[in-house]
Amino acid sequence: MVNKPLVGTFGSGDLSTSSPPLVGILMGSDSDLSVMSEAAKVLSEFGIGSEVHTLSAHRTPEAVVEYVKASEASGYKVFICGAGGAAHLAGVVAAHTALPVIGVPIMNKTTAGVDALFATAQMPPGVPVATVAINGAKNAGILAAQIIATSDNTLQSKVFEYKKRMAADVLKKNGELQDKGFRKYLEDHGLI
Ligand code: AIR
Repeated sequence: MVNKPLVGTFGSGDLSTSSPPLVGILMGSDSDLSVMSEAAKVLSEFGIGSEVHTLSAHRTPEAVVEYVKASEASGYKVFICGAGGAAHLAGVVAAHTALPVIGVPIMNKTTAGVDALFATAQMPPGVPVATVAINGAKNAGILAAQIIATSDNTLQSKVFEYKKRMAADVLKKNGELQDKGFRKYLEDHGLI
């Protein structure tokens, strides 16, 4: 039995978009939620609905498989899976689906997330997991949007616009840095 979405279906609840969920966001524990919610937030900026669940490859192995099968059948396009420590969630999901799987290694106090990075990235040939940086949930959301955009021109334009806004922001900051010099820039931005 799959648990109900932990924080609601992003897209119809917490965040504003009316589209049905296309991305399943899974995490091994609710302790991963503050990191993993970044994926749902950025997907919502692109108008892509997602659903967020806590399901563990080790604590609830049957429910993971049940969820993957059910969401595949309901038209999902991508899975994003985050876990810490012995992070096998993304790999187990990838073993049960032909949809693309993006893995987010979650940082922990003992090993700073390096264990999760290796566990998520070092998949055997034949079962890929596209692994982002430790705690890189925002990039996982953007990558999921880019995957979906390969068959959606409107969405592809939104991704281009996002990148243009990002570039404009960096150039604006650089202009301010050149005008003020680094000492005043640091002061004005409360960085020292
Ligand atoms: N985890 C849960 N089941 C399998 C794994 N690898 C991970 C969670 C979390 C960490 O164990 O993804 O990052 C600690 O979980 P908790 O619930 O003790 O906070």
